[in-house]
Amino acid sequence: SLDAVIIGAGISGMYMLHRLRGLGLKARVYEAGSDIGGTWFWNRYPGARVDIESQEYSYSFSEELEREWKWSERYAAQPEILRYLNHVADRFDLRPDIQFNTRIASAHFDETKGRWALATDDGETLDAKFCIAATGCLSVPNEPNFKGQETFKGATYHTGRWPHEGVDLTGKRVAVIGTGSSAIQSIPQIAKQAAQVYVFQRTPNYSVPAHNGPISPIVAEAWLANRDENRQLQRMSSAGFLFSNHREELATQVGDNERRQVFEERWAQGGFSVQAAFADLAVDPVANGMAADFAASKIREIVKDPAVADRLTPKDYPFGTKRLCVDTGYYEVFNQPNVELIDLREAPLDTITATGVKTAEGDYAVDVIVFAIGFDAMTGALSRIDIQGRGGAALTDAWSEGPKSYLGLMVAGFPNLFTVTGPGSPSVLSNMIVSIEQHVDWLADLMGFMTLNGLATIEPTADSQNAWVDHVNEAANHTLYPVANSWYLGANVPGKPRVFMPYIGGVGAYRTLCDAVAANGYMGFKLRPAA
Ligand code: NA7
Repeated sequence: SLDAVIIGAGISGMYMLHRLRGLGLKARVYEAGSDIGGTWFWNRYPGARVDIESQEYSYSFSEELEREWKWSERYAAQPEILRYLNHVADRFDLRPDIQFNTRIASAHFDETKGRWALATDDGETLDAKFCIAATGCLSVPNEPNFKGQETFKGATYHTGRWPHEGVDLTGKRVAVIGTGSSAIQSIPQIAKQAAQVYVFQRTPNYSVPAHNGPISPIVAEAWLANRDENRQLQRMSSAGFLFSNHREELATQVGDNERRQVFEERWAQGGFSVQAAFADLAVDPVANGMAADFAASKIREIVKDPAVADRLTPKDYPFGTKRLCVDTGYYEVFNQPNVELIDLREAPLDTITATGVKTAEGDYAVDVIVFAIGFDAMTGALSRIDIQGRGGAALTDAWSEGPKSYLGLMVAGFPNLFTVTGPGSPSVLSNMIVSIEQHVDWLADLMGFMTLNGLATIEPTADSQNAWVDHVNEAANHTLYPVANSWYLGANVPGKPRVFMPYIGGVGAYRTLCDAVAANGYMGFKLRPAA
């Protein structure tokens, strides 16, 4: 019989399997896809790449692994990341304990046995002491739900489920619906092939240039030369990466020239360094407005048609409070004659017809529609599994007003169920791999501790959970983030409760807290011995 079932063979599930094996526990991974990789298995749209520098977006648990793998680009593209993850799977011989093409349909806690009883979608049943949801934060794509979409005669694709064999868009007329990260990365690539691209924008996003290219040998060598120190700094940093070079100065306390110069330097450096330019951008509306003005000036500089530049400029939410995008030639693409921006705020999307997309003002004939409409973030994967805890209580009921957890790791009433990078943890506000390793290590240590000490179950107390939920909300409300209609709040899914889901207190502070909880005998949790 199994000690642990791990749901998902992405970056979390793979490392969890490796750690549990190291503890001598019998674990098995169930994965809906046909291979490992999670996010990087599914998101194969043109231009898909990581927004964090490659050397920082990699596992740190094995120094040998880190030293033998050489990244080719500053920001690795999806195929290279998937090759890396395959290398990890092979190097640590993970595949024998992963069952592919298998979706976990239900997980019920059996109170008499103190174990989880699970069923797969093809009817296999299994049981395990521990159930680990390594199901990802952005793994359930939003299904398109446009009037008339079933009548469309051309091909449709979702960026989050891009065909493995790729799509040849040469000479095609393409509609892209959505302007989030996936759209912003893919549109410049699509526009290289397509005859015509119509970009349907509901909300403009802020985007900063990646300045991608071959990885600098100086950066790669310096990273490895100080590897241990760099990894430690990453773990204790606010967002789990170092290249953004977070500054403590306040935007409101420097002169106009200096502020502009800092923003310019960071725009030239690229990526999230713009967001880390000053310490008050996420909390002070005045400081934030300065960053917003700078970004708007950059859009005007790049985009030749002032009317298009204006439509591309966000106006109704603070800079960086919807996930900042990192692009390669996004604003520039609107200077190409074959790219047209359609502002759905001016003329809402009306229907999809047999031949294209119709708004209140125009009819756009296309051969292909690309839905870049995002995900049911953070809770999507968990809410699609029939999860029942003590007394047959459903997780979806426990979370009907938004996700509640203690430390983003566990939910009261659901013993021995662990959520890796779950809502209530830094997760999507951080370098995911750093946060994943922290969660997996903490949980593996816990499972090892329980096994050594003959402990049967662990669960958070209702009090500790309530206090954590309050703290997560307080932390968010201290910032400007809750102002924006973002997927951080579930605002992109109709009917989803509006709750800021990730913990914004910072990766380092959060780690320190989790470590203190463990050091104090798993404070806030109830541990019970075997009957
Ligand atoms: P996002 O960031 O959620 O973007 C989805 C986009 O699709 C966004 O611009 C939405 O506009 C738009 N959208 C969604 N539904 C519709 C409808 N019905 N009509 C028109 N436009 C719509 O998803 P991504 O895949 O780009 O990125 C997700 C994350 O993956 C990213 O942040 C990284 O962390 C990696 P809205 O803003 O809701 O008005």
